[in-house]
Amino acid sequence: MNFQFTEEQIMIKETARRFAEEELAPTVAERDEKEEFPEEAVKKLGELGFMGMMVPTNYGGAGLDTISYVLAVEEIAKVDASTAVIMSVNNSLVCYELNEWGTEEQKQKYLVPLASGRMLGAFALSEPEAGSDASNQRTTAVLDGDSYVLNGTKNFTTNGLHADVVVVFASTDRSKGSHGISAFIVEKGTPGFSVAKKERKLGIRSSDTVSLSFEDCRVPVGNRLGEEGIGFKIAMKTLDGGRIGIAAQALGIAQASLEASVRYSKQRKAFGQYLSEFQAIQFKLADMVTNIEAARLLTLEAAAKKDAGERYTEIAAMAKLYASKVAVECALEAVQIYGGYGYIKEYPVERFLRDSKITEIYEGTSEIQRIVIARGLLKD
Ligand code: COS
Repeated sequence: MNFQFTEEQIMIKETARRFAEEELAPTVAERDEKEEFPEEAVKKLGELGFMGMMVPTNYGGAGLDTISYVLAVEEIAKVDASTAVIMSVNNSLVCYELNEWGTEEQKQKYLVPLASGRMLGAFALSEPEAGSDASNQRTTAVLDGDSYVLNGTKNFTTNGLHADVVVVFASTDRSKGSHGISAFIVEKGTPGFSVAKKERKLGIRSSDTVSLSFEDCRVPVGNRLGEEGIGFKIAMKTLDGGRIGIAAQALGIAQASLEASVRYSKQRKAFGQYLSEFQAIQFKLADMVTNIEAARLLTLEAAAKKDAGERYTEIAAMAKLYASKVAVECALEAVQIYGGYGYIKEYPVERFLRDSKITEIYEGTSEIQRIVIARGLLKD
């Protein structure tokens, strides 16, 4: 596979890097501490075309490929993993879905503002009893005249507090299991729809994660996304792409951990020499950079397959499984290299460690990725 980036891809990466350095770096630690949503930065990301990167330009997007998206998410995550997930959810989980399954009317009304950053989106699949077991949906949607009546609870919804629209999955026929699930576009302010609780988290603290409540919430039939009963397939296909975004986020955290470690080991002396002169430290750095390069290749391969229109379910799962593991390992090593300074808030590596862990959990845990990979390997 040839990863000679085009001039456009290099420019996208550079734009994202500069944006992250100038707009995110100065406030990232404070926002993490205060659990503050990066409202201004998200607006600016929209103006740059980074909130709907792969959406065609006639629907308000940037019309770019998945490789460009991976490069941009990595650069943003290198500085601010919270902003990276806000961006990733809007791109991978919301815009993708509307572009693939939306009607022309839905695209004009929702995709155009979402892709251009004038609206923010969220994706509500998980429930208190349907996390990894995503087809066990308890939220119901009952057809009544020209609307569906939604009842139930969603949890762990990224962007849920700030989102203007949420794609909500609900069971329209529980007897049909995964074939009885449908997807709905629900606007903020719809009566019966509310944010029940904002979670306090270990990491990615300046992105919001909430539970959502639906109580006799009427959603027009025109807001059903795709046919009735195909909601689970929509969710699974969408998560395939989402996992590439999370792999890129994990890469950014791993790369930041490596760069901080290299910098620090060249500045800090112990026993009369720089840390970088100890083989014990060199070996850590060598393992970090090797694993990051491998994770990057897997992630780019997944992106390239998606761009080529090939099947990418398993390769996306591999990329997320591996990149998230590398992110956690690199962040742990960075803390170790910093020693006591790695454990305090004055340096960024404790944040990298806190931010890294979620990449092994959301959009499918590492265990779920292994299930997806093994099923692909063993199928006839
Ligand atoms: N693309 C398209 N269709 C898919 C698919 C994919 N990636 N994965 C599954 N499907 C289809 C299957 O082909 C099957 O269709 P048929 O019944 O017509 O053959 C249907 O969906 C049900 O699939 P399956 O039987 O594999 O469902 P399971 O209940 O066994 O669940 C896993 C499979 C575990 C892979 C799924 O529940 C999952 O990914 N869980 C994790 C969810 C997740 O990532 N949550 C995080 C949300 S964001 S915080």
